[in-house]
Amino acid sequence: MIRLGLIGKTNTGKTTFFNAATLQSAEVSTYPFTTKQPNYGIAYALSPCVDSEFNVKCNPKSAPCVDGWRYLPLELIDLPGLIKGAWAGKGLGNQFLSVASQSDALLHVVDASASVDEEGRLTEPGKGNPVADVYDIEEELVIWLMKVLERNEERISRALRSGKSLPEAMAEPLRGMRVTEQHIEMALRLAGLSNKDFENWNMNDDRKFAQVLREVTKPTIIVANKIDVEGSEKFYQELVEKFPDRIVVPVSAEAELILRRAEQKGLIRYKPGEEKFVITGGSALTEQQRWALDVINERVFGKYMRTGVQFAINVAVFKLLRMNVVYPVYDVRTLTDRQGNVLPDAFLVPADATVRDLAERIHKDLAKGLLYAIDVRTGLRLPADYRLKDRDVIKIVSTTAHG
Ligand SMILES: Nc1nc2c(ncn2[C@@H]2O[C@H](COP(=O)(O)OP(=O)(O)OP(=O)(O)O)[C@@H](O)[C@H]2O)c(=O)[nH]1
Ligand SMILES: [Mg+2]
Repeated sequence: MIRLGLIGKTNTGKTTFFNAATLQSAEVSTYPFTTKQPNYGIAYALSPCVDSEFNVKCNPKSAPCVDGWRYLPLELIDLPGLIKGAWAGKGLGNQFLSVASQSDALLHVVDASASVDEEGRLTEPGKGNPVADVYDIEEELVIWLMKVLERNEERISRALRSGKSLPEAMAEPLRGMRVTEQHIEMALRLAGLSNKDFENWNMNDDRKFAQVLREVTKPTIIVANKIDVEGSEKFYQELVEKFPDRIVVPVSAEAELILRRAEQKGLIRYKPGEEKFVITGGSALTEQQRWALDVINERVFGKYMRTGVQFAINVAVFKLLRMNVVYPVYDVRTLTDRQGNVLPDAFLVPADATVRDLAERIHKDLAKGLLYAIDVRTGLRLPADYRLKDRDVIKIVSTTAHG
């Protein structure tokens, strides 16, 4: 399962985002460093189900379908807050950077209302500096990564002496961080270090490499949170301008949390990611609840169309990680599994995943006898190394059938 990590300075709203996306109740507070241990939960990326295209009604075993949208599960990790100087032991986020490093992508939560000061305390909106926070926090990650490489320098040199290539030698100590040889090759190329002897790397090379490796292995979107606060628009615009090559998503985690909780209580009708909500609770709503919903309508939906929580997750999965959704079936006519469930599964797979990768994921035995796949839309045979496309519906044909 893919994993997204929530990182950011303390008090920016990571846990609020996590609670909104997973409907858990992890502790949120106005004090710095509230989260002391990572929180783990399941969130979902949403993709339109293919059932209407095929004129069938799906009956999912995995990835539930609600009003035509498949909910594809992924793991979301909420991490303790960071602060400038974390790499040197300031705050308590540093020890958890190894947990962040096990993610496939990161959501960097910043306080776009600029109400977090240098020490991480909540202050008057506008007093903080979200742009500086992005630099500072991502710098912490780079320094941390440099330290990891430094600690493993001897091990890498030894592996090189035993005849391994640099990507091979480096991949070993970094495997736990979901870093592959391909990642390292790409980072070496982008840092201009492909042809430089590792023994001759200087401090600048170490730094450049750590920086690029972070970008390659931990693609990161910027979550500009607290956009419901008056004055945050200016800082959101500043973030967009100062980081032209990054995806910046405006978010109100608090609004999403309020809406999801109100929906659970039957007070409103609302689905994550939707651009509206409808009050259904009538007189059950207190004055205060009505007021809060009015504020959300005006400041969040009125300006940004959505709360951004679901949007940020979708962007991370489909734009940043470029994942595809594929639907394996057993019967190409009925689109069912052997038990007759229509479009039983929908899986998130990486952009370069092949028929063989999908077979492996479903069952080792299926992969062992893999012959080819059938593309249900066209009836064409697809070779084992065919790269799956988004919303492909396919039947895997294997001598060791499984299903
Ligand atoms: N107005 C507004 N406040 C928010 C929003 N998200 C979080 N907050 C508030 O910001 C404060 C900090 O929220 P947390 O979710 O605990 O922040 P955190 O990033 O997890 O903090 P640490 O665990 O200390 O790193 C709380 O008072 C939240 O209610 C938002 O979207 N809008
Ligand atoms: Mg927290």
